[in-house]
Amino acid sequence: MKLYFNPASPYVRKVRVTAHELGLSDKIELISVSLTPVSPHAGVRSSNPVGKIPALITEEGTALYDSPVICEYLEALAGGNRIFPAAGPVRWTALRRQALADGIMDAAVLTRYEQAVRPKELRWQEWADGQLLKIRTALDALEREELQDVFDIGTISVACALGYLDLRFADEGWRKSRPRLAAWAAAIGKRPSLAATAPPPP
Ligand code: 99T
Repeated sequence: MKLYFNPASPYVRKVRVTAHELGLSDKIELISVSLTPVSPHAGVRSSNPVGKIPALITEEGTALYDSPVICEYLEALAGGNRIFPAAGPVRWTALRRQALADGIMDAAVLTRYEQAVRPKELRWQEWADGQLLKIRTALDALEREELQDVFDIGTISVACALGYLDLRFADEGWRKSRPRLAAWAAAIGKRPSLAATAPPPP
Protein backbone atom coordinates (compact mmCIF):
# COMPACT_ATOMS: atom_id res chain seq x y z
CA MET A 1 0.00 0.00 0.00
CA LYS A 2 1.06 3.61 -0.53
CA LEU A 3 0.18 6.50 1.72
CA TYR A 4 0.49 10.15 0.76
CA PHE A 5 2.03 11.58 3.87
CA ASN A 6 3.41 14.61 5.66
CA PRO A 7 4.81 14.33 9.21
CA ALA A 8 2.98 17.50 10.34
CA SER A 9 -0.47 16.21 9.42
CA PRO A 10 -2.51 15.01 12.41
CA TYR A 11 -4.86 13.14 10.07
CA VAL A 12 -1.97 11.20 8.55
CA ARG A 13 -0.72 10.50 12.05
CA LYS A 14 -4.07 8.90 12.94
CA VAL A 15 -3.59 6.51 10.03
CA ARG A 16 0.02 5.74 10.95
CA VAL A 17 -0.82 5.13 14.61
CA THR A 18 -3.67 2.84 13.58
CA ALA A 19 -1.38 0.93 11.18
CA HIS A 20 1.27 0.62 13.90
CA GLU A 21 -1.25 -0.70 16.42
CA LEU A 22 -2.56 -3.23 13.89
CA GLY A 23 0.92 -4.41 12.85
CA LEU A 24 0.48 -3.08 9.31
CA SER A 25 3.16 -0.33 9.22
CA ASP A 26 5.58 -2.46 7.19
CA LYS A 27 2.97 -2.88 4.48
CA ILE A 28 2.67 0.87 3.90
CA GLU A 29 5.09 2.85 1.76
CA LEU A 30 5.08 6.54 2.70
CA ILE A 31 5.07 9.08 -0.14
CA SER A 32 6.14 12.40 1.32
CA VAL A 33 4.29 15.47 0.00
CA SER A 34 3.88 19.13 0.94
CA LEU A 35 0.64 20.84 0.05
CA THR A 36 -1.77 23.58 1.03
CA PRO A 37 -5.05 24.70 -0.54
CA VAL A 38 -3.07 27.17 -2.68
CA SER A 39 -0.24 24.80 -3.57
CA PRO A 40 -1.98 21.52 -4.42
CA HIS A 41 -0.13 18.31 -5.24
CA ALA A 42 -1.00 16.70 -8.59
CA GLY A 43 -0.35 13.14 -7.41
CA VAL A 44 -2.56 13.58 -4.35
CA ARG A 45 -5.30 15.18 -6.48
CA SER A 46 -5.24 12.27 -8.91
CA SER A 47 -6.00 9.93 -5.98
CA ASN A 48 -8.22 12.20 -3.89
CA PRO A 49 -10.20 14.73 -5.94
CA VAL A 50 -10.36 17.17 -3.00
CA GLY A 51 -6.55 17.15 -2.90
CA LYS A 52 -6.04 16.31 0.76
CA ILE A 53 -3.87 13.91 2.71
CA PRO A 54 -4.00 11.22 3.91
CA ALA A 55 -4.83 9.31 0.74
CA LEU A 56 -4.10 5.59 0.62
CA ILE A 57 -3.58 3.47 -2.48
CA THR A 58 -4.49 -0.10 -1.64
CA GLU A 59 -2.68 -3.22 -2.95
CA GLU A 60 -5.49 -3.48 -5.50
CA GLY A 61 -4.79 0.07 -6.69
CA THR A 62 -7.92 1.62 -5.18
CA ALA A 63 -7.58 5.09 -3.68
CA LEU A 64 -9.13 5.61 -0.24
CA TYR A 65 -9.64 8.78 1.80
CA ASP A 66 -10.18 10.45 4.28
CA SER A 67 -8.58 9.47 7.60
CA PRO A 68 -11.67 7.84 9.22
CA VAL A 69 -12.22 5.72 6.10
CA ILE A 70 -8.57 4.69 5.82
CA CYS A 71 -8.39 3.78 9.53
CA GLU A 72 -11.50 1.65 9.20
CA TYR A 73 -10.09 -0.01 6.07
CA LEU A 74 -6.88 -0.93 7.92
CA GLU A 75 -8.97 -2.27 10.79
CA ALA A 76 -10.86 -4.52 8.36
CA LEU A 77 -7.58 -5.73 6.81
CA ALA A 78 -6.40 -6.71 10.29
CA GLY A 79 -9.56 -8.69 11.03
CA GLY A 80 -11.66 -6.11 12.87
CA ASN A 81 -12.69 -5.25 16.43
CA ARG A 82 -9.32 -3.85 17.52
CA ILE A 83 -9.32 -0.06 17.04
CA PHE A 84 -13.00 0.39 16.18
CA PRO A 85 -15.22 -1.18 18.85
CA ALA A 86 -17.69 -3.43 17.02
CA ALA A 87 -20.97 -2.39 18.63
CA GLY A 88 -22.76 -0.82 21.54
CA PRO A 89 -22.14 2.39 23.49
CA VAL A 90 -18.34 2.00 23.35
CA ARG A 91 -18.50 2.15 19.56
CA TRP A 92 -20.51 5.38 19.55
CA THR A 93 -18.25 6.92 22.17
CA ALA A 94 -15.18 6.08 20.10
CA LEU A 95 -16.71 7.47 16.89
CA ARG A 96 -17.96 10.60 18.65
CA ARG A 97 -14.50 11.22 20.10
CA GLN A 98 -12.99 10.75 16.66
CA ALA A 99 -15.42 13.38 15.32
CA LEU A 100 -14.58 15.74 18.18
CA ALA A 101 -10.83 15.34 17.68
CA ASP A 102 -11.18 15.69 13.89
CA GLY A 103 -13.16 18.87 14.56
CA ILE A 104 -10.24 20.24 16.59
CA MET A 105 -7.87 19.33 13.76
CA ASP A 106 -10.13 20.96 11.15
CA ALA A 107 -10.32 24.23 13.10
CA ALA A 108 -6.59 24.17 13.86
CA VAL A 109 -5.51 23.38 10.28
CA LEU A 110 -7.79 26.12 8.88
CA THR A 111 -6.31 28.55 11.41
CA ARG A 112 -2.81 27.43 10.49
CA TYR A 113 -3.52 28.14 6.80
CA GLU A 114 -4.95 31.52 7.77
CA GLN A 115 -1.78 32.40 9.68
CA ALA A 116 0.86 30.82 7.46
CA VAL A 117 -0.58 30.95 3.94
CA ARG A 118 -3.15 33.75 3.63
CA PRO A 119 -1.64 37.16 2.82
CA LYS A 120 -1.67 39.45 5.88
CA GLU A 121 -3.95 42.05 4.30
CA LEU A 122 -6.62 39.40 3.64
CA ARG A 123 -6.71 37.92 7.15
CA TRP A 124 -9.95 38.08 9.12
CA GLN A 125 -9.45 38.12 12.89
CA GLU A 126 -13.07 37.36 13.85
CA TRP A 127 -12.99 34.24 11.70
CA ALA A 128 -9.73 33.07 13.33
CA ASP A 129 -11.23 33.80 16.77
CA GLY A 130 -14.24 31.67 15.84
CA GLN A 131 -11.97 28.72 14.99
CA LEU A 132 -10.08 29.17 18.25
CA LEU A 133 -13.34 29.14 20.20
CA LYS A 134 -14.20 25.76 18.65
CA ILE A 135 -10.80 24.39 19.69
CA ARG A 136 -11.05 25.70 23.26
CA THR A 137 -14.63 24.49 23.75
CA ALA A 138 -13.73 21.04 22.41
CA LEU A 139 -10.70 20.85 24.72
CA ASP A 140 -12.89 21.78 27.69
CA ALA A 141 -15.26 18.97 26.74
CA LEU A 142 -12.35 16.53 26.55
CA GLU A 143 -11.17 17.65 30.00
CA ARG A 144 -14.50 16.34 31.33
CA GLU A 145 -14.24 12.95 29.55
CA GLU A 146 -12.98 9.70 31.09
CA LEU A 147 -10.25 8.88 28.60
CA GLN A 148 -8.12 6.64 30.79
CA ASP A 149 -7.66 2.98 29.96
CA VAL A 150 -9.16 3.28 26.50
CA PHE A 151 -7.13 3.00 23.32
CA ASP A 152 -9.30 3.05 20.23
CA ILE A 153 -9.96 5.30 17.23
CA GLY A 154 -11.45 7.90 19.58
CA THR A 155 -8.45 8.25 21.86
CA ILE A 156 -5.98 7.85 18.97
CA SER A 157 -7.67 10.84 17.29
CA VAL A 158 -7.63 12.89 20.49
CA ALA A 159 -3.91 12.20 21.00
CA CYS A 160 -3.16 13.26 17.39
CA ALA A 161 -5.22 16.45 17.72
CA LEU A 162 -3.36 17.43 20.92
CA GLY A 163 -0.02 16.66 19.25
CA TYR A 164 -0.95 18.99 16.41
CA LEU A 165 -1.80 21.80 18.84
CA ASP A 166 1.64 21.32 20.42
CA LEU A 167 3.25 21.50 16.99
CA ARG A 168 1.46 24.54 15.56
CA PHE A 169 -0.19 26.31 18.52
CA ALA A 170 2.24 25.88 21.42
CA ASP A 171 1.50 29.48 22.50
CA GLU A 172 -2.11 28.53 23.16
CA GLY A 173 -0.92 26.59 26.24
CA TRP A 174 -3.87 24.18 26.14
CA ARG A 175 -2.61 22.31 29.23
CA LYS A 176 -2.95 25.31 31.58
CA SER A 177 -6.59 24.92 32.54
CA ARG A 178 -6.90 21.22 31.63
CA PRO A 179 -4.76 19.18 34.05
CA ARG A 180 -6.59 15.87 33.55
CA LEU A 181 -6.26 16.02 29.78
CA ALA A 182 -2.60 17.03 30.10
CA ALA A 183 -1.84 14.06 32.39
CA TRP A 184 -3.67 11.70 30.04
CA ALA A 185 -1.75 13.04 27.00
CA ALA A 186 1.60 12.63 28.77
CA ALA A 187 0.84 9.03 29.68
CA ILE A 188 -0.63 7.98 26.33
CA GLY A 189 2.19 9.71 24.40
CA LYS A 190 4.59 7.03 25.64
CA ARG A 191 2.76 4.38 23.68
CA PRO A 192 5.15 3.15 20.90
CA SER A 193 2.70 3.93 18.08
CA LEU A 194 2.36 7.54 19.22
CA ALA A 195 6.05 7.96 20.07
CA ALA A 196 7.07 6.61 16.63
CA THR A 197 4.81 9.04 14.76
CA ALA A 198 5.35 12.24 16.78
CA PRO A 199 5.70 15.25 14.46
CA PRO A 200 9.21 16.69 14.18
CA PRO A 201 9.76 19.92 16.16
CA PRO A 202 8.81 23.04 14.12
O1 99T B 1 -6.69 21.52 2.25
C1 99T B 1 -5.80 21.21 1.42
O2 99T B 1 -5.85 21.52 0.23
C2 99T B 1 -4.61 20.40 1.89
N1 99T B 1 -4.69 20.02 3.26
C3 99T B 1 -4.59 18.75 3.68
O3 99T B 1 -4.40 17.81 2.93
C4 99T B 1 -4.66 18.50 5.19
C5 99T B 1 -3.25 18.21 5.68
S1 99T B 1 -3.01 18.54 7.39
N2 99T B 1 -5.47 17.32 5.38
C6 99T B 1 -6.80 17.41 5.62
O4 99T B 1 -7.36 18.51 5.77
C7 99T B 1 -7.54 16.07 5.70
C8 99T B 1 -8.90 16.18 6.39
C9 99T B 1 -9.76 14.94 6.19
N3 99T B 1 -11.09 15.15 6.68
C10 99T B 1 -9.17 13.68 6.88
O5 99T B 1 -8.30 13.02 6.30
O6 99T B 1 -9.66 13.31 7.95
C11 99T B 1 -1.65 19.69 7.24
C12 99T B 1 -1.35 20.37 8.53
C13 99T B 1 -0.16 21.29 8.47
O7 99T B 1 0.57 21.33 7.47
O8 99T B 1 0.07 22.02 9.47
